[in-house]
Amino acid sequence: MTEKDLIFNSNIPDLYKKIADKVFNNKRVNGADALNLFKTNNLGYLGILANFIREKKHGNKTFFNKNFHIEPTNICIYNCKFCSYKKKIGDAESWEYNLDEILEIVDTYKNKDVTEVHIVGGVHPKRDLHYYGKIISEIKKIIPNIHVKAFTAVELEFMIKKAGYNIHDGLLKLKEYGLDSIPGGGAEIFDETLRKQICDEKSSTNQWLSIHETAHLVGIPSNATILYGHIETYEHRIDHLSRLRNLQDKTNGFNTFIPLKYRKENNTMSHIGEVSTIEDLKNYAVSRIFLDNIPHLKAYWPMIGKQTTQISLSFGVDDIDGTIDDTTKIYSMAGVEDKNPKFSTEQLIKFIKDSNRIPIERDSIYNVIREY
Ligand code: V47
Ligand code: SF4
Repeated sequence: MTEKDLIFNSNIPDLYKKIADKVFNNKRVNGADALNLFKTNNLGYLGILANFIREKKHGNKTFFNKNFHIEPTNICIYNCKFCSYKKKIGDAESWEYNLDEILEIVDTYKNKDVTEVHIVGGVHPKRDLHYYGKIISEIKKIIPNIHVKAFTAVELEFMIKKAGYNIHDGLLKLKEYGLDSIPGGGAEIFDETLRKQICDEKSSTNQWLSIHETAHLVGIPSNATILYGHIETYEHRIDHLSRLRNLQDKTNGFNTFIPLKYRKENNTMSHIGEVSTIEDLKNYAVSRIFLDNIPHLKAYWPMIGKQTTQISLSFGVDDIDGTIDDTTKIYSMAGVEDKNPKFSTEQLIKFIKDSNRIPIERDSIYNVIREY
């Protein structure tokens, strides 16, 4: 019996068989379908559909890379309610590395087998495009072939405007400095009413989308995220996915979609609590089914945890980010159990093989470096 038979011979309601029919015949699901998918608690059904797409796109391959993070500062002019990380200038727990301190960190990776540095931090009031551009170009003097994936659209908007550029020219300037791609952060939730409630001050939905669209136009690929599991409804999640799917139809510049689960410690929304692992798996599955035009779906293991990451590989996920090497604080401050996120390459390979998948080391734009 095939997986398709499992669905069509079962007694699930016809409407779910119709959605399955679309998926198996490569037809796009619509918003109403996505809502029904979110509403079912039949994880077996969701897993079959999401895994069908995952395996159609990538077979058993599971991608990872060898990376480290630099978080130049946690000082931020904004006050997102879910953020456990931001501090103001002068706060005891604030930090801001200068260029030399950043280069010292980079120097420790000079002879290590890493292919990507992921740079992300708070929106510092005094730092502009040229400050960060110099960091990028100096990093490349130390490790010439490293891929620099840096700065959320929110950081970019501020640093580009501070330097007096428009977004288009600012992105081109950063590309000249050596920026290779843009991570997916800052998207949060696109619905404007909700965005006002949880992160009123930062770049608007249209600004986020327009920065990514412009990046794609000038040849800078990017990722996209959603922050889920707080005050949003399923309809809000679908609205978010639709706006991404529409933009991707236009530009084809997104590589990966990364759902980020709201974590509740040390921020002003803690009373909301966190959603269950069942919701996490549903969210991965529906994202995989709905976003038919974004090639990869990533479970970011420092945030979602190693066990859920492993299960997510059967719910549409094909990418688990990288080795990270204990270089990010964003999620440990928000209450994730693993306070020192680190995987050796061997552990990561075993972790993927234990899930009956094939570990593929990739570069930052998904060229295969090595199959294990
Ligand atoms: O935009 C902040 C999120 C994002 C919390 O592109 C929180 O490969 C949960 O975007 N609970 C930044 N999430 C991180 C990010 C990212 C991470 C990994 C890989 C990539 C990629 C991008 O972190 C922010 C915000 O959405 N965040 N606080 C919190 N309490
Ligand atoms: Fe600043 Fe980012 Fe935290 Fe918002 S989520 S307060 S923009 S560091």
